[in-house]
Amino acid sequence: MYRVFSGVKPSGDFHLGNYVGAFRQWVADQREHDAIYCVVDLHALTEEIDPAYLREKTYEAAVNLLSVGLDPEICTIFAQSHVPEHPRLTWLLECTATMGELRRMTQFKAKGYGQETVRVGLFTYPVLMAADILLYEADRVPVGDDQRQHLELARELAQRFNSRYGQTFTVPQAAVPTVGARVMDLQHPERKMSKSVDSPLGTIYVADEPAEIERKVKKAVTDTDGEMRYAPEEKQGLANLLELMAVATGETPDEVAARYTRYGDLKQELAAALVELLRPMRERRAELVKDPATVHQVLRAGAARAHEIAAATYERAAAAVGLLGLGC
Ligand code: AQP
Repeated sequence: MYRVFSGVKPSGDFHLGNYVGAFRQWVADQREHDAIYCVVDLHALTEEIDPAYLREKTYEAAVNLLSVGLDPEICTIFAQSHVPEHPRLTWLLECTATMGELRRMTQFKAKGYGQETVRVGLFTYPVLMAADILLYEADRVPVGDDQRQHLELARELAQRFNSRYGQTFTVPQAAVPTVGARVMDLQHPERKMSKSVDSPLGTIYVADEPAEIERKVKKAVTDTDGEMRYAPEEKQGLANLLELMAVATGETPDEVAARYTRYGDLKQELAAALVELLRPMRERRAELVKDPATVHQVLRAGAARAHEIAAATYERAAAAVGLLGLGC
Protein backbone atom coordinates (compact mmCIF):
# COMPACT_ATOMS: atom_id res chain seq x y z
CA MET A 1 0.00 0.00 0.00
CA TYR A 2 1.33 3.41 -0.98
CA ARG A 3 1.64 6.18 1.59
CA VAL A 4 0.18 9.44 0.28
CA PHE A 5 0.81 12.82 1.92
CA SER A 6 -0.37 16.30 1.06
CA GLY A 7 -1.11 19.61 2.76
CA VAL A 8 -3.07 22.82 2.51
CA LYS A 9 -2.22 26.23 3.92
CA PRO A 10 -4.92 27.88 6.07
CA SER A 11 -4.12 31.37 4.80
CA GLY A 12 -7.61 32.13 3.52
CA ASP A 13 -10.79 30.56 2.19
CA PHE A 14 -10.50 27.43 0.06
CA HIS A 15 -11.29 27.87 -3.61
CA LEU A 16 -12.11 25.84 -6.66
CA GLY A 17 -8.40 25.56 -7.55
CA ASN A 18 -7.69 23.82 -4.24
CA TYR A 19 -10.59 21.45 -4.84
CA VAL A 20 -9.87 20.64 -8.47
CA GLY A 21 -6.06 20.63 -8.22
CA ALA A 22 -5.80 18.75 -4.93
CA PHE A 23 -8.79 17.72 -2.79
CA ARG A 24 -10.50 15.75 -5.54
CA GLN A 25 -7.47 13.51 -5.72
CA TRP A 26 -7.13 13.35 -1.94
CA VAL A 27 -10.64 11.96 -1.61
CA ALA A 28 -9.99 9.32 -4.26
CA ASP A 29 -6.62 8.36 -2.71
CA GLN A 30 -7.95 7.77 0.80
CA ARG A 31 -9.76 4.61 -0.35
CA GLU A 32 -6.74 2.98 -1.96
CA HIS A 33 -3.76 4.26 -0.01
CA ASP A 34 -2.57 5.12 3.46
CA ALA A 35 -3.44 8.80 3.13
CA ILE A 36 -2.21 11.54 5.46
CA TYR A 37 -3.44 15.13 5.06
CA CYS A 38 -2.12 18.11 6.91
CA VAL A 39 -3.35 21.66 7.52
CA VAL A 40 0.03 23.36 7.20
CA ASP A 41 -0.52 26.26 9.60
CA LEU A 42 3.23 26.94 10.07
CA HIS A 43 3.40 27.82 6.36
CA ALA A 44 0.76 30.52 6.87
CA LEU A 45 3.24 32.43 9.07
CA THR A 46 5.55 33.17 6.14
CA GLU A 47 3.48 36.27 5.38
CA GLU A 48 1.61 38.73 7.59
CA ILE A 49 -1.46 37.06 9.07
CA ASP A 50 -3.67 38.05 12.00
CA PRO A 51 -3.39 35.47 14.86
CA ALA A 52 -7.17 35.21 15.38
CA TYR A 53 -7.68 34.85 11.62
CA LEU A 54 -5.06 32.07 11.45
CA ARG A 55 -6.74 30.14 14.28
CA GLU A 56 -10.14 30.51 12.63
CA LYS A 57 -8.89 29.48 9.19
CA THR A 58 -7.02 26.46 10.60
CA TYR A 59 -10.21 25.22 12.23
CA GLU A 60 -12.20 25.97 9.07
CA ALA A 61 -9.62 24.10 7.00
CA ALA A 62 -10.32 20.96 9.05
CA VAL A 63 -14.06 21.48 8.58
CA ASN A 64 -13.55 21.90 4.85
CA LEU A 65 -11.40 18.79 4.53
CA LEU A 66 -14.13 16.78 6.20
CA SER A 67 -16.74 18.48 3.99
CA VAL A 68 -14.98 17.59 0.73
CA GLY A 69 -15.40 13.94 1.64
CA LEU A 70 -12.30 12.95 3.60
CA ASP A 71 -13.22 10.26 6.10
CA PRO A 72 -11.14 10.28 9.32
CA GLU A 73 -11.92 6.58 9.76
CA ILE A 74 -9.76 5.74 6.73
CA CYS A 75 -7.32 8.65 6.45
CA THR A 76 -5.37 10.90 8.83
CA ILE A 77 -6.15 14.62 9.12
CA PHE A 78 -4.06 16.81 11.42
CA ALA A 79 -2.59 20.28 11.95
CA GLN A 80 1.13 20.68 11.26
CA SER A 81 1.87 22.68 14.44
CA HIS A 82 0.54 19.79 16.56
CA VAL A 83 3.48 17.62 15.50
CA PRO A 84 6.78 19.14 16.71
CA GLU A 85 8.94 17.04 14.37
CA HIS A 86 8.09 19.33 11.42
CA PRO A 87 10.34 22.24 12.53
CA ARG A 88 12.86 19.80 14.00
CA LEU A 89 13.40 17.97 10.73
CA THR A 90 13.34 21.29 8.86
CA TRP A 91 16.56 22.28 10.63
CA LEU A 92 18.32 19.10 9.55
CA LEU A 93 17.15 19.70 5.98
CA GLU A 94 18.12 23.39 6.04
CA CYS A 95 21.59 22.14 6.80
CA THR A 96 21.30 19.98 3.67
CA ALA A 97 19.80 22.54 1.25
CA THR A 98 21.78 25.36 -0.38
CA MET A 99 21.05 29.09 -0.78
CA GLY A 100 21.35 28.69 -4.55
CA GLU A 101 18.59 26.11 -4.82
CA LEU A 102 16.21 28.08 -2.59
CA ARG A 103 16.86 31.26 -4.60
CA ARG A 104 15.69 29.42 -7.71
CA MET A 105 12.21 28.69 -6.28
CA THR A 106 9.79 30.57 -8.53
CA GLN A 107 7.23 31.20 -5.76
CA PHE A 108 9.91 33.04 -3.75
CA LYS A 109 10.99 34.95 -6.84
CA ALA A 110 7.39 36.01 -7.43
CA LYS A 111 6.59 37.01 -3.86
CA GLY A 112 9.77 38.20 -2.18
CA TYR A 113 12.91 38.27 -4.31
CA GLY A 114 15.17 41.25 -3.67
CA GLN A 115 13.10 42.68 -0.82
CA GLU A 116 15.08 43.34 2.37
CA THR A 117 11.97 43.12 4.58
CA VAL A 118 10.76 39.76 3.29
CA ARG A 119 10.56 37.13 6.02
CA VAL A 120 13.29 34.49 6.20
CA GLY A 121 10.47 31.93 6.48
CA LEU A 122 9.20 32.81 3.01
CA PHE A 123 12.65 31.99 1.65
CA THR A 124 13.06 28.72 3.56
CA TYR A 125 9.49 27.38 3.52
CA PRO A 126 10.15 24.95 0.65
CA VAL A 127 12.46 23.17 3.12
CA LEU A 128 9.66 23.02 5.69
CA MET A 129 7.51 21.55 2.95
CA ALA A 130 10.19 18.95 2.21
CA ALA A 131 10.23 18.05 5.93
CA ASP A 132 6.41 17.75 5.92
CA ILE A 133 6.60 15.18 3.16
CA LEU A 134 9.73 13.25 4.17
CA LEU A 135 8.60 12.79 7.79
CA TYR A 136 5.79 10.52 6.60
CA GLU A 137 7.84 8.45 4.14
CA ALA A 138 5.32 9.45 1.47
CA ASP A 139 5.52 7.60 -1.84
CA ARG A 140 3.13 9.97 -3.62
CA VAL A 141 2.28 13.62 -3.10
CA PRO A 142 -0.87 14.80 -4.91
CA VAL A 143 -0.47 18.52 -5.66
CA GLY A 144 -1.47 21.17 -8.18
CA ASP A 145 1.01 22.18 -10.86
CA ASP A 146 2.20 25.22 -8.81
CA GLN A 147 3.88 22.89 -6.29
CA ARG A 148 5.85 20.82 -8.80
CA GLN A 149 9.12 22.68 -8.21
CA HIS A 150 8.84 22.33 -4.42
CA LEU A 151 8.29 18.62 -4.83
CA GLU A 152 11.41 18.39 -6.95
CA LEU A 153 13.35 20.06 -4.10
CA ALA A 154 11.97 17.55 -1.58
CA ARG A 155 13.15 14.71 -3.83
CA GLU A 156 16.59 16.29 -4.26
CA LEU A 157 17.04 16.82 -0.50
CA ALA A 158 15.95 13.25 0.27
CA GLN A 159 18.43 11.86 -2.23
CA ARG A 160 21.26 14.10 -1.03
CA PHE A 161 20.63 13.22 2.61
CA ASN A 162 20.42 9.51 1.83
CA SER A 163 23.64 9.52 -0.12
CA ARG A 164 25.50 11.55 2.55
CA TYR A 165 24.18 9.84 5.70
CA GLY A 166 22.80 6.50 4.50
CA GLN A 167 19.28 5.41 3.53
CA THR A 168 16.90 7.47 5.69
CA PHE A 169 14.08 8.93 3.59
CA THR A 170 11.65 7.61 0.99
CA VAL A 171 12.02 9.64 -2.22
CA PRO A 172 8.49 10.89 -3.07
CA GLN A 173 6.78 11.19 -6.46
CA ALA A 174 4.54 14.14 -7.38
CA ALA A 175 1.04 13.24 -8.59
CA VAL A 176 -0.29 16.17 -10.63
CA PRO A 177 -3.77 15.84 -12.22
CA THR A 178 -3.86 15.74 -16.02
CA VAL A 179 -6.84 18.11 -16.22
CA GLY A 180 -7.37 21.01 -13.79
CA ALA A 181 -3.83 21.05 -12.40
CA ARG A 182 -3.81 24.86 -12.60
CA VAL A 183 -7.17 26.55 -12.27
CA MET A 184 -6.84 30.16 -13.37
CA ASP A 185 -8.39 33.30 -11.92
CA LEU A 186 -11.66 33.99 -13.78
CA GLN A 187 -10.86 37.71 -14.12
CA HIS A 188 -7.10 37.34 -14.74
CA PRO A 189 -6.73 34.04 -16.59
CA GLU A 190 -2.97 34.56 -16.89
CA ARG A 191 -2.53 33.86 -13.16
CA LYS A 192 -3.68 30.98 -10.96
CA MET A 193 -6.71 31.19 -8.75
CA SER A 194 -5.28 31.91 -5.30
CA LYS A 195 -6.66 32.42 -1.83
CA SER A 196 -4.32 35.23 -0.79
CA VAL A 197 -4.75 37.35 -3.93
CA ASP A 198 -7.67 39.75 -3.63
CA SER A 199 -9.80 38.89 -6.65
CA PRO A 200 -13.35 38.49 -5.38
CA LEU A 201 -14.91 38.08 -8.81
CA GLY A 202 -12.10 35.91 -10.17
CA THR A 203 -12.11 33.36 -7.33
CA ILE A 204 -14.83 30.78 -6.75
CA TYR A 205 -14.74 29.75 -3.10
CA VAL A 206 -15.91 26.28 -2.10
CA ALA A 207 -18.33 27.98 0.31
CA ASP A 208 -19.89 30.25 -2.35
CA GLU A 209 -23.67 30.17 -2.69
CA PRO A 210 -25.04 29.03 -6.08
CA ALA A 211 -25.99 32.59 -7.10
CA GLU A 212 -22.40 33.76 -6.44
CA ILE A 213 -20.96 30.94 -8.53
CA GLU A 214 -23.35 31.78 -11.39
CA ARG A 215 -22.45 35.48 -11.23
CA LYS A 216 -18.70 34.82 -11.25
CA VAL A 217 -18.83 32.33 -14.14
CA LYS A 218 -21.08 34.66 -16.16
CA LYS A 219 -18.58 37.51 -15.74
CA ALA A 220 -15.51 35.35 -16.45
CA VAL A 221 -13.09 36.97 -18.91
CA THR A 222 -12.81 35.18 -22.27
CA ASP A 223 -11.83 36.80 -25.60
CA THR A 224 -13.42 38.68 -28.45
CA ASP A 225 -12.94 36.36 -31.44
CA GLY A 226 -15.79 34.12 -30.28
CA GLU A 227 -14.08 30.98 -31.64
CA MET A 228 -14.87 27.91 -29.55
CA ARG A 229 -11.64 25.88 -29.36
CA TYR A 230 -9.28 24.65 -26.64
CA ALA A 231 -6.05 26.67 -26.97
CA PRO A 232 -4.49 27.22 -23.51
CA GLU A 233 -1.70 29.45 -24.83
CA GLU A 234 -3.78 31.77 -27.01
CA LYS A 235 -7.18 31.68 -25.32
CA GLN A 236 -6.41 31.32 -21.61
CA GLY A 237 -9.78 32.44 -20.28
CA LEU A 238 -11.78 30.10 -22.48
CA ALA A 239 -9.33 27.23 -21.92
CA ASN A 240 -9.84 27.60 -18.16
CA LEU A 241 -13.62 27.32 -18.55
CA LEU A 242 -13.31 24.32 -20.86
CA GLU A 243 -10.98 22.58 -18.40
CA LEU A 244 -13.36 23.21 -15.51
CA MET A 245 -16.23 21.78 -17.53
CA ALA A 246 -14.04 18.79 -18.41
CA VAL A 247 -13.38 18.20 -14.70
CA ALA A 248 -17.12 18.36 -13.96
CA THR A 249 -18.15 15.98 -16.77
CA GLY A 250 -15.13 13.67 -17.12
CA GLU A 251 -14.62 14.66 -20.78
CA THR A 252 -11.50 16.16 -22.32
CA PRO A 253 -11.45 19.97 -22.87
CA ASP A 254 -11.51 19.36 -26.67
CA GLU A 255 -14.63 17.22 -26.34
CA VAL A 256 -16.29 19.95 -24.29
CA ALA A 257 -15.35 22.57 -26.92
CA ALA A 258 -16.92 20.44 -29.66
CA ARG A 259 -20.30 20.50 -27.87
CA TYR A 260 -20.71 24.29 -27.82
CA THR A 261 -20.71 27.14 -30.31
CA ARG A 262 -21.47 30.07 -27.99
CA TYR A 263 -19.47 31.16 -24.94
CA GLY A 264 -22.71 32.16 -23.18
CA ASP A 265 -24.10 28.61 -23.38
CA LEU A 266 -20.86 27.13 -22.08
CA LYS A 267 -20.84 29.58 -19.16
CA GLN A 268 -24.43 28.86 -18.25
CA GLU A 269 -23.94 25.09 -18.19
CA LEU A 270 -20.59 25.37 -16.47
CA ALA A 271 -22.10 27.44 -13.66
CA ALA A 272 -24.79 24.79 -13.15
CA ALA A 273 -22.16 22.01 -13.20
CA LEU A 274 -19.98 23.79 -10.63
CA VAL A 275 -22.95 24.40 -8.35
CA GLU A 276 -23.60 20.63 -8.44
CA LEU A 277 -19.93 19.78 -7.96
CA LEU A 278 -19.72 21.92 -4.81
CA ARG A 279 -23.22 21.18 -3.46
CA PRO A 280 -22.37 18.09 -1.33
CA MET A 281 -19.54 20.04 0.30
CA ARG A 282 -21.79 22.94 1.12
CA GLU A 283 -24.33 20.61 2.72
CA ARG A 284 -21.79 18.69 4.79
CA ARG A 285 -20.15 21.90 5.95
CA ALA A 286 -23.48 23.20 7.25
CA GLU A 287 -23.75 20.04 9.41
CA LEU A 288 -20.15 20.12 10.66
CA VAL A 289 -20.06 23.73 11.79
CA LYS A 290 -22.67 22.76 14.36
CA ASP A 291 -20.34 20.07 15.75
CA PRO A 292 -16.94 21.54 16.79
CA ALA A 293 -16.32 18.68 19.25
CA THR A 294 -16.10 16.21 16.36
CA VAL A 295 -13.72 18.45 14.41
CA HIS A 296 -11.39 18.87 17.41
CA GLN A 297 -11.47 15.14 18.06
CA VAL A 298 -10.49 14.42 14.44
CA LEU A 299 -7.51 16.79 14.79
CA ARG A 300 -6.42 15.26 18.10
CA ALA A 301 -6.59 11.69 16.80
CA GLY A 302 -4.87 12.73 13.57
CA ALA A 303 -2.03 14.42 15.48
CA ALA A 304 -1.48 11.31 17.61
CA ARG A 305 -1.14 9.05 14.58
CA ALA A 306 0.97 11.57 12.64
CA HIS A 307 3.28 12.07 15.62
CA GLU A 308 3.94 8.35 15.91
CA ILE A 309 5.18 8.15 12.31
CA ALA A 310 6.99 11.51 12.33
CA ALA A 311 8.88 10.86 15.57
CA ALA A 312 10.31 7.59 14.24
CA THR A 313 11.53 9.25 11.02
CA TYR A 314 12.99 12.21 12.87
CA GLU A 315 14.89 10.01 15.33
CA ARG A 316 16.36 8.06 12.42
CA ALA A 317 17.46 11.25 10.64
CA ALA A 318 18.86 12.80 13.84
CA ALA A 319 20.89 9.67 14.58
CA ALA A 320 22.12 9.56 10.97
CA VAL A 321 23.63 13.08 11.14
CA GLY A 322 25.32 12.30 14.47
CA LEU A 323 23.07 13.86 17.11
CA LEU A 324 23.45 12.08 20.43
CA GLY A 325 20.07 10.53 21.34
CA LEU A 326 18.70 10.58 24.90
CA GLY A 327 19.28 6.84 25.10
CA CYS A 328 22.96 7.71 24.30
N1 AQP B 1 -5.24 27.52 -8.82
C1 AQP B 1 -4.95 26.28 -8.50
N2 AQP B 1 -5.17 25.28 -9.38
C2 AQP B 1 -4.90 23.99 -9.05
N3 AQP B 1 -4.42 23.60 -7.85
C3 AQP B 1 -4.20 24.57 -6.95
N4 AQP B 1 -3.75 24.52 -5.67
C4 AQP B 1 -3.71 25.78 -5.17
N5 AQP B 1 -4.14 26.67 -6.08
C5 AQP B 1 -4.45 25.95 -7.20
C6 AQP B 1 -3.39 23.29 -4.99
O1 AQP B 1 -4.11 23.24 -3.76
C7 AQP B 1 -3.31 22.58 -2.78
C8 AQP B 1 -3.29 23.39 -1.52
O2 AQP B 1 -2.61 24.60 -1.81
P1 AQP B 1 -2.33 25.68 -0.69
O3 AQP B 1 -3.58 26.36 -0.37
O4 AQP B 1 -1.67 25.09 0.45
O5 AQP B 1 -1.27 26.67 -1.26
P2 AQP B 1 -1.09 27.37 -2.58
O6 AQP B 1 -0.70 26.44 -3.67
O7 AQP B 1 -0.09 28.43 -2.32
O8 AQP B 1 -2.53 27.95 -2.87
P3 AQP B 1 -3.03 29.38 -2.86
O9 AQP B 1 -4.50 29.31 -2.86
O10 AQP B 1 -2.39 30.14 -3.98
O11 AQP B 1 -2.57 29.99 -1.47
P4 AQP B 1 -1.78 31.30 -1.19
O12 AQP B 1 -2.46 32.36 -2.03
O13 AQP B 1 -1.98 31.53 0.29
O14 AQP B 1 -0.36 31.09 -1.55
C9 AQP B 1 -1.92 22.40 -3.37
O15 AQP B 1 -1.77 21.06 -3.79
C10 AQP B 1 -1.92 23.31 -4.56
O16 AQP B 1 -1.10 22.83 -5.60
